[in-house]
Amino acid sequence: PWLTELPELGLRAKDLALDIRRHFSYTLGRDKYCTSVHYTYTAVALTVRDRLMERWKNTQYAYEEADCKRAYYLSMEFLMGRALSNAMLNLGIDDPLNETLHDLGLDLEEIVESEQDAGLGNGGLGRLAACFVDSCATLQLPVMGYGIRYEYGMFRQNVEDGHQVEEPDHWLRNGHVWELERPELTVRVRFGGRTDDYGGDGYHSRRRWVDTHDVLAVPYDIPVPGYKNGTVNTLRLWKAAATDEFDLQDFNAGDYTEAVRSKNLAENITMVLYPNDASENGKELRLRQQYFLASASLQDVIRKWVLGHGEDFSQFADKNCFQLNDTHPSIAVAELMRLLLDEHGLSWDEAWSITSRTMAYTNHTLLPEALEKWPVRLFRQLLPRLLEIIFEINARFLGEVANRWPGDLDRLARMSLIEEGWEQQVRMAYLAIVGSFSVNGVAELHSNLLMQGLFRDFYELWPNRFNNKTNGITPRRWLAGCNSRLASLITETIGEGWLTDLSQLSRLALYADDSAFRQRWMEIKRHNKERLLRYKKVELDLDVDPNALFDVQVKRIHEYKRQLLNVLHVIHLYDRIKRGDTANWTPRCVLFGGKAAPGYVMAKRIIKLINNVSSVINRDVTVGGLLKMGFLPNYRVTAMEYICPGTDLSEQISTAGKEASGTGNMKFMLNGAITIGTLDGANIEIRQEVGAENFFLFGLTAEEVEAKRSQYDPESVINGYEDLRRVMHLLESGHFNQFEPGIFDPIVQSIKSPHDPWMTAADFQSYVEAQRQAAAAYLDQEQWTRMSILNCAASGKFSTDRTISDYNRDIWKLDSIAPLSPE
Ligand code: DL6
Repeated sequence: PWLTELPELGLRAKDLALDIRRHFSYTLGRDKYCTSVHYTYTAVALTVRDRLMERWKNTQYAYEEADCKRAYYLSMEFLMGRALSNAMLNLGIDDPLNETLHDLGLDLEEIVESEQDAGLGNGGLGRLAACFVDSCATLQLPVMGYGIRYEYGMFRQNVEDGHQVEEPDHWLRNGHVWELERPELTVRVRFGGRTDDYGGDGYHSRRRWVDTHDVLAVPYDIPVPGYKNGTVNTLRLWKAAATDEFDLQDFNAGDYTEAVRSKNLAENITMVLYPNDASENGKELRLRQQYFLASASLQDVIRKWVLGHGEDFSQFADKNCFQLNDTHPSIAVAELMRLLLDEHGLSWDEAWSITSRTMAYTNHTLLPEALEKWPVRLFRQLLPRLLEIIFEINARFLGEVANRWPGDLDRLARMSLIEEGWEQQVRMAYLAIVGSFSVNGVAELHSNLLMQGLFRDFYELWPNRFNNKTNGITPRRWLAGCNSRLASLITETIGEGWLTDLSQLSRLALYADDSAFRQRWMEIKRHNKERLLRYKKVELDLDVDPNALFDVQVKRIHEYKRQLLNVLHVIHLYDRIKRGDTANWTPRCVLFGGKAAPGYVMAKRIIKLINNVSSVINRDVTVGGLLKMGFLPNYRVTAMEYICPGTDLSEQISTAGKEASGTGNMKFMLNGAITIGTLDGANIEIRQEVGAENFFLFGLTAEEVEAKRSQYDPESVINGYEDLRRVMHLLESGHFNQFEPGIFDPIVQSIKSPHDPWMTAADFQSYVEAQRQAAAAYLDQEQWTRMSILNCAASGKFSTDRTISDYNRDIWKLDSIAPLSPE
């Protein structure tokens, strides 16, 4: 009773004010002399967090009481961004809290701004996971996220003399108020050692994994509030800690430093996020991280299962589903087998039946370098028992293939989980496919390319296993949170239903022809452009007219995303200005942002090029207000919250067939930007939704790209198109690197190479043409605003509420469950 009779915490301004003061004075022990905003932020955050606690428990009680099926989203990345304003919005207390802070003489914006991003991800894949957990909570689905609590998140990017310089992101330095440590739920994860036989029934020997070096996995829980529905789900992040016995031997022998070294080795596992969004194959620590996540999460779920059902696993697959976010956690397939076989005594057939009905795999890339393979040698050394299980899965699987296609040895070699070569490798994507009942891509085109290309053999074997789930974004953060003025206008116009049913935005289309509405829409866009300029005023140091066309490309820097094509176009505009070809000119501000993987030399060179071209253009007084260009350093979730509301033209210009989906494209569209893009990833569906007339299309299709590859001749493309020839000449002549001779030569060579996989030159002319159309369209502001409204109105499909409903309908099949005492 002493627990159940707690008074409910009030949501009115005066209740909030009292708690903020109480936390500031008592929890944090600060006084009137404390001027650091960090403490006011913490007091406000604790006040909001308090209001999540009962809801959190009531949600979990409801799931337990219903004994419902649950899904677990296993992901090496959760790019959550800031939590405070999101929690305020989802709890529905932003108005009273605003009032409270005003009364207390505190500045909400300053407080919100003082929060560090939780940057536990690289880009699209990690942010998708964050949007997914938001939508699961909003749809009241019993879904839990499992990830890693990296001590250092995504690096901070500085720009020095045009070069990217990385700085570690020690985001936990000042504590993280949103997490709850749960040491009582710690589990043990094994590494190394060896396997041997023991016992058995005379026919089958049992295997065991011995002499292991164990690491503890300590869970930290983060609340994930649904939108105004009382539900609070959990994101559980694992931190590595040394076991108590780790150092005893060394310690007792007096070797203190060796004892500390092995402790550090254990804790290193969760020290840092790998800052590479494409490939990190072969790194031992990365494999350790992956296994650590998979093993800790599966043990956690099985521990709960055994509490409720004892050792009866007959219903396990009907009540649990693991969604693997890319191949990163796919070792879970073998780990679940190990746990069921070795720890719970099931037979192979029982264990396999459970595993293969419980796992589901999402692929997020077609790039060959991003498809994970791990050397068998490394597996043997680090995870010997897992390797045995993988060999056994493979043997049985290849038996099935041989049955279906007798004598087809090529096919057996192609489909084997083990790639032969000078060094054997485990193909993690194949392990994921073989062990899962569902395999999906993240946009229509991407899923089709998986089925017809990369995974064709598997599709032929199991056509029903494959499906598409087009990505989305959460409208709470990506419209209501980041663009409150537009959100208010929309709510005033069509009501607030769009916040949980984004398809309702289609009703805005009726207002595209209403000039008073357009006027308000335009004013908000202008306000957001000014806000964007203010946000990056210091770094940009640009004198930009907010009436200019804001043309923005922000995303990871990668050759396939073709920031380079965009730079070539800017150089072309500069060239036109210098030639005096400026009749009917549309003033333009071209902004770039994005991080390059620290070891990706070409991507870093592209950043340098962007900065050098920017400084030539911005310093040239003859260019003046006609063209500006800038690089926004340290692009991250919070930066996008300022950038997408203030953008007119969204650059989605990857080589067709390379971008699995994209989600930045959806954020821009939702905030009324118009896309210039190729027929790649979700761009295709964006264009279908909004209509060809409201999208600036250019470039080769995925099929054309492949057809052209064998006879691609960029030199003749360049020579055959005067505008491109001039651009290349400016680049080659050193116009943008006068005091740094030769630094851009590799870029020039890559464009001119017949083996350029990204075919930058091939798409240049049609890109310039589409850019001309965009510039001309922008001159007619009424017409442009109409297109902007129609883009927003057509973005309903791209809510993660829709994506998650699709996952749930086709894969997870969970019931929606309200908390025990709903609001
Ligand atoms: O599905 C989320 C996101 C897609 O929108 C991007 O198109 C895709 O590039 C990204 N994939 C990755 C995979 N990286 N690895 N491995 O980040 O996923």
